[in-house]
Amino acid sequence: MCSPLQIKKLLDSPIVGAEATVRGWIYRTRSSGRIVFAVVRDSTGIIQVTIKKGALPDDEFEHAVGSPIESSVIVKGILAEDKRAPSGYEIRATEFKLVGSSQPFPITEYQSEELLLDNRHLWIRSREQNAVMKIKGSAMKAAREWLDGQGFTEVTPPIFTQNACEGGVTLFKLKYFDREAYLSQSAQMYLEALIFSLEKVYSITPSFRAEKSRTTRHLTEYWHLELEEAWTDNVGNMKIQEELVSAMIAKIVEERKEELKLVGRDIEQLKKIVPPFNRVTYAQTIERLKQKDFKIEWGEDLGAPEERAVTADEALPTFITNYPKECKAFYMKEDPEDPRTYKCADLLAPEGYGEIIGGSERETDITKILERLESQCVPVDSYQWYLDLRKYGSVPHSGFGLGIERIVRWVCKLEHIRDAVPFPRTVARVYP
Ligand code: NSS
Repeated sequence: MCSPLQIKKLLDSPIVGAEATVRGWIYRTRSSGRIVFAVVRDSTGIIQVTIKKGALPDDEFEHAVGSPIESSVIVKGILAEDKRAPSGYEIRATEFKLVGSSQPFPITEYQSEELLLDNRHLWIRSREQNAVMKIKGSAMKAAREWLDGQGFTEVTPPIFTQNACEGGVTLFKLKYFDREAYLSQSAQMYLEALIFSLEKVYSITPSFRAEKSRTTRHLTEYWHLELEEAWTDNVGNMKIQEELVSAMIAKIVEERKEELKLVGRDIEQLKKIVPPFNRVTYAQTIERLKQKDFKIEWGEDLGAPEERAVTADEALPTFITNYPKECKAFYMKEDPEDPRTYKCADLLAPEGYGEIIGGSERETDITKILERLESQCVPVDSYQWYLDLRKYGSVPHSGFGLGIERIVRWVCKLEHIRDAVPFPRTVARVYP
């Protein structure tokens, strides 16, 4: 057989009448006596294959008749035009090699969400999942390329830690030999230490949150892009965020048009995602929500319904700045212009998809940090190394954390965040 070609490559520059070999898995099949119509998929696309008795050895024809969906195959044949075929072309087989036959596939067209989750190791073969994973891959690549171009260094913070960065409630505790340790909620404190050497750093790591609530936007394990920059205030921090998110979206649009179409996302909406994004304060947001009949008072955190209401009709992402201190973590910088609030911002995706980034300028006043830790009854011992950062040449600095699955959920218009990750971990699920 001539060497196999990826289906997308074959269809991008089709040569009718030429010999072609593809390899992949049977996606659909039906036979009528002397002829088998199969659709073969590989990682790049699908193509129709017509296998006619007499056009290839009899035993190969029998294999084609008996090959259930998801059998792996190598097919050689002649490329022909066929208006009815899904891609407009088909391969008329002259050779058919069954590589690995499939047992009856447990996933058929209409399936419950539970069955799909139980069979996640098989469901990730679906075209939707394939598209989402490619979009996510492009998003992560774009982020790395853009950040490297801006002079950031990618660093590798630890996952085992003894610090709660985002509060004790969502910590995963574990036995670390004879001590207690946690799975990291955030690399932030380690990135803060690293700026004194590298100034501009970022990391892409899993983060862990023992979120007990079953929501459509919380995973217990998610991919976290975190960034920290010396000599930057919260205004500069927001600028980096909007440029980074725009660069990620632009790359997805450039590389993944077909996949976006497959998941039902209108590319024109994504092309509008360019800086500057919307900016409103928390106080303004509370007023707007009250006008929309929400029962919410200054000081209360925004939940999913509130975030949805704020952004449902927006085309651009929205920064909400200056949250009250009681809503946010101990490390944020008090805003001297409104000391009830922090110099912080959450970035909300448009169309009601909710928070995708949390960021802030960092508190440099060690006494304020100590007061906050003590008032929250946090044992200060394990934070001594973090407090050292304020003692040895402290500088103004800012940073943020971007939830990669949150971005993918928005871009791919996914109902549930679990479909933005191949093997989702939620309160209900750690298998498969
Ligand atoms: O809790 S955050 O808002 N902020 C931090 O962890 C900071 N310490 C990050 C930093 O400044 N380096 O989380 C940041 C983002 C948030 O905006 C979401 O996009 C995402 O992380 N996030 C999650 N994604 C999926 N599932 C869960 N449970 C989740 N929690 C946060």
